[in-house]
Amino acid sequence: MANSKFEYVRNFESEDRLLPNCWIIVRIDGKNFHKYSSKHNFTKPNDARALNLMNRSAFCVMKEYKDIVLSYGESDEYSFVLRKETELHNRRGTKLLTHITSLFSSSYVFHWRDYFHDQSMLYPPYFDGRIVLYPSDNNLRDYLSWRQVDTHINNLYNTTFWNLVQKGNLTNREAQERLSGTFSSDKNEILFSEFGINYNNEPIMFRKGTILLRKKIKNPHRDKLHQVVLPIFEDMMHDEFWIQHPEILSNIP
Ligand code: DGT
Ligand code: MG
Ligand code: MG
Ligand code: MG
Ligand code: MG
Repeated sequence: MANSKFEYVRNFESEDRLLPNCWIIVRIDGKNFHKYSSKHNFTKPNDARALNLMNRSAFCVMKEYKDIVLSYGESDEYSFVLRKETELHNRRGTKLLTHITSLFSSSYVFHWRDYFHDQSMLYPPYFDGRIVLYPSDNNLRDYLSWRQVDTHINNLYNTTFWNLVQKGNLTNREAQERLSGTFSSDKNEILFSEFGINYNNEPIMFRKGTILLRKKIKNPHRDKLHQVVLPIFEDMMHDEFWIQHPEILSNIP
């Protein structure tokens, strides 16, 4: 088909090479998961099956894309951080975004049964995706802190809200009014004094979201180190995290 008279149509395609030397974030988010979670009877506010399925799908993406140095997931979203120097797909944005989004979606469907034993999938889920570029390491750290603070704020709110509704017998509206204008300390106090819950003892995956990192571990049968993707639950807003995991920023393979 070379040089047919139709070839010119290719000139309409636009270049989408992403800026060099920038961290590439691909963030995917479930489409209308408000409804999806409700139709599939996700437990409120957190369903460990659903979160573990998200983690599993992100794991599949990281297995395929070795240039993802870190992923962070909460609720129905996942952020994938590709190393600054990646030349994957020639840094073509549409390739990276569509591959990651579609691989994530198909993995979510593929592994559903492993997590939702008694709940069949009623209709296909899908995810939106976007790319954000960050030129500095600090921008990247602030991005991840932003997502993780979001997890904390939402989870504290949702945990308090659903306790007020499910155990405190308030209506949704009453619970919302009760929480309007409250600070974190107020919500911690409501949880503790009314429901005997110490928020800090809530499952760490719910409070902090899930970070997937590549780590080298020793294989007990052989001498060689081998790389695995591990879920960890730490605070990315603190310097300690970045000191503990220097390979993320320093581009150590
Ligand atoms: P979107 O993203 O604009 O298409 O709309 P949504 O509905 O996906 O909104 P979003 O992404 O801001 O919020 C995530 C929704 O997913 C939210 O309504 C709560 C629900 N969701 C996520 N994880 C869980 C879970 O573990 N349990 C329950 N019950 N709901 C969850
Ligand atoms: Mg949204
Ligand atoms: Mg969503
Ligand atoms: Mg979301
Ligand atoms: Mg092709």
